Amino acid sequence: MTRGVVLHGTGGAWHVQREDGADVVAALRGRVKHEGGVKLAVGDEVVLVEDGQGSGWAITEILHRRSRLARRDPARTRGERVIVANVDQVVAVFALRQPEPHPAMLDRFLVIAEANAIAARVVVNKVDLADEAEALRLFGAYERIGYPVHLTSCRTGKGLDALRAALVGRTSVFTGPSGVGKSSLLNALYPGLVLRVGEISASVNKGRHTTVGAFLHPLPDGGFVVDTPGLREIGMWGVPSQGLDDCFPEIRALRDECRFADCSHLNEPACAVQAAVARGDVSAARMVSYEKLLEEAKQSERY
Ligand SMILES: Nc1nc2c(ncn2[C@@H]2O[C@H](COP(=O)(O)OP(=O)(O)OP(=O)(O)O)[C@@H](O)[C@H]2O)c(=O)[nH]1
Ligand SMILES: [Mg+2]
Ligand SMILES: [Zn+2]
Repeated sequence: MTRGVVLHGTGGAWHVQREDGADVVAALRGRVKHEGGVKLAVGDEVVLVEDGQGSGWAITEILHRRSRLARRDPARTRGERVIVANVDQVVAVFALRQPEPHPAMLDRFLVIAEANAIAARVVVNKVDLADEAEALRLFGAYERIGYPVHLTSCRTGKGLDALRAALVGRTSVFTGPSGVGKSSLLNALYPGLVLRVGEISASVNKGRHTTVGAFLHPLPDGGFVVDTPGLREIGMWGVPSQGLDDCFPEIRALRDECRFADCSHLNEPACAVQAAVARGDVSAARMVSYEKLLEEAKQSERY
């Protein structure tokens, strides 16, 4: 008997990294012990036993999940599909140039991370292509609300050591638009390791709402990088309109000071959030994202 981490799965064959580092293919045993009826997902920590016939391994137990990245059906309150279990952080990658950065898209990724109670950090890559002051102007606000921001360049090596340190021993979901340098970064961080992160989401999931299985890549110093279908659409992840304000840390910090308990922070009187926007303490651009995402979440709840 040993433990392992599920790396990926296809048609009932689960690839599991055993505690000793070896990869084995395992089948789910009929009566798997688990808490609360969870279904096995990529990222799950499991107990493995060698099959009776000596022909392979069987998963006999799913261990407690410390977190999960899940899609919920917005029309129902219960029922979710776990895409990856035991995720420690979302790493949202943008480029300072080529392509131009897109903070509104970053806000979407951060909301999905928050809705799943997963930490997030921001990487601004290709800082060799423009003035770093511009990166700080665009992304400094994120650091102030609590998301670590890494300025990196695969060309000059800037920021790579700090980013590598942030990935050690953790399970990190990399996300970001095509062409920002996700694959380049991972290859610069781990030379010799072939990581194709980003391609699955970009090619297979384009414009479709299909679910493509997630994939865990073990890292040489411990930890994993996860490939998932893109985290683009809020509606698709079932982020609820109720409590969307909790997914914005700067709104969450102020919402109890609003006059109305159900304040939407858009146009109510005595709204502490709008007052902070007026003072310049809360970013107006973030509020534009909030309003847009609120509308989208409401839309997807109508079906
Ligand atoms: N100047 C500069 N170019 C970079 C940097 N990092 C990556 N690039 C270039 O940007 C282009 C896209 O990089 P990729 O690593 O393929 O981007 P990606 O995010 O993996 O893209 P998808 O796989 O399509 O999602 C390549 O031509 C890289 O050489 C950087 O730090 N500076
Ligand atoms: Mg790529
Ligand atoms: Zn308010």
